[in-house]
Amino acid sequence: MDRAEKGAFITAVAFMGVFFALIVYAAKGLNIDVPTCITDVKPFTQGQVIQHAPDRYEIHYLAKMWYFEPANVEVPVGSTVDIYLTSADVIHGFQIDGTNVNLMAIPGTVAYARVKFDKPGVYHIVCHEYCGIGHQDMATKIIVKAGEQQ
Ligand SMILES: [Cu+2]
Repeated sequence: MDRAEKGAFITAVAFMGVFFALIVYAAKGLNIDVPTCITDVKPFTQGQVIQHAPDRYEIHYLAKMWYFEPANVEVPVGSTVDIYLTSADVIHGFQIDGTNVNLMAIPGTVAYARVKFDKPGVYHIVCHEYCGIGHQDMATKIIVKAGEQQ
């Protein structure tokens, strides 16, 4: 290996090492989890919003051709929301704009993510996995309302 080649090789390996270390740090140190297998929640056939406390919510999202259930959920600012997602038919996507939540709705499985809404506003949710002729209209939103923090 000539010197320039060796230099490029070492630089590339160093970059990859830094990227990998930062990803591990984000996942383990900052708890920005990627979706893992959820075994304690059975697939459900109905969407619902469950409120555990003034700022604690659990939303069960059912993705269906071509809408999400429940639609247009409202929560107060500062809320922590546990999101469970499944599909009633085909594979759908689920991404909440302005957050790190980016899940797949796979029939027979439940995907999970936790999100804290620190800023009020309208958070659009889109299906980003092709799911048929109505795919482009498949969206809903979470409305985070200001001034109701408990
Ligand atoms: Cu879809």
